Amino acid sequence: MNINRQYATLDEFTIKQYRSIPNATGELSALLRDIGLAAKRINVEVNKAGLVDILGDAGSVNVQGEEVKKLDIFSNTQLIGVLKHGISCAGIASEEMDDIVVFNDEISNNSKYVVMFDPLDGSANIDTNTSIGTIFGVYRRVTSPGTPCGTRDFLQAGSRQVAAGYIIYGSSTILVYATRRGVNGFTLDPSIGEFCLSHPDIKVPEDGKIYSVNHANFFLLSRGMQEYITNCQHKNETNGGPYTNRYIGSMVADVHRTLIKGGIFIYPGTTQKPAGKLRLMYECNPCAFIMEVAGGKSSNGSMRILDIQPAKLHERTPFITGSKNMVQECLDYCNTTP
Ligand code: AHM
Ligand code: MG
Repeated sequence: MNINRQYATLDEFTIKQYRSIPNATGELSALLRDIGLAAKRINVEVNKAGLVDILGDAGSVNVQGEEVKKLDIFSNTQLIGVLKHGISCAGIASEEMDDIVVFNDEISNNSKYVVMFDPLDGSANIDTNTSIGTIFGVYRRVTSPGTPCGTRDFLQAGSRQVAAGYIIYGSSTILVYATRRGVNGFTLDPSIGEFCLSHPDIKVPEDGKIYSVNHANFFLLSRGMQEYITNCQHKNETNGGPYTNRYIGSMVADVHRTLIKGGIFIYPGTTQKPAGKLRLMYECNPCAFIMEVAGGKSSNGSMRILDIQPAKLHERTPFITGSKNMVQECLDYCNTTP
């Protein structure tokens, strides 16, 4: 990674952006800085995970019925801490918690935004030193300023996100975030402890050659999806191929590769779990927003992810995202052979 110090830091970049918007208050810039701060703290712990007693299970089961890893709890606490003490966030919802957290103090009640996050996506990979990440979506609250936020502020369609992003704790640590103005990536320069603009104005290629899906589920998929995956295996030089299969099992890392190189990431519904595994609000909406702003496409197989009106906080959805033409081809297969 060629980190060039002439590039802006995350703070400089977001402040410049908000100064160019009439009547902007800087609350979103402050919020992104707060998330960046939590990410740096999480990064430190992820990096030393093998050295201290922080690896492994915390011994409890989260609201999704999955084992909670200790770093999940740490990450959740850090994010809540920075957002509660910041000036921009009225409350949060987390994949790790049953209910929303309403901050309910004077500054928070007057804040514009609520944030939904998966504090540590791919945490099943922690013990094997594979990339993991934090995913977040930011919504303008719909309840009146001056009052505590409420469930209504969180049950909004993903198209209403003001910003969305993720941080990957990988071979380098990168923060990618999107607003309607574009998608930008910032790599953490450990020598100065700052996220520096390294991937300006990211656009996802319209076509790609990498498909990403858990093949172990193949026989549990719809006929259309099986046919699409088989078609991926049969691509050759004459029809846009050959394709490669890559599946890390850490969505944030699989989506990041898809965003940068082009491709398709799929977590479909199965006969056992028709809604799939991934959570609409904490995982799919932020990634779908980023992908669309970058020129890609996202769907649940029958509709645009960002148009889904959530009925409950921890809703799951099948998820197809990536290069526009690849996603469209996948949808064509699914719609022709249900
Ligand atoms: P998590 O939020 O508990 O980490 O679970 C979500 C993860 C995604 O990162 C990844 O795409 C998926 O689970 C992998 O699931 P599977 O092992 O079923 O392929
Ligand atoms: Mg997750």
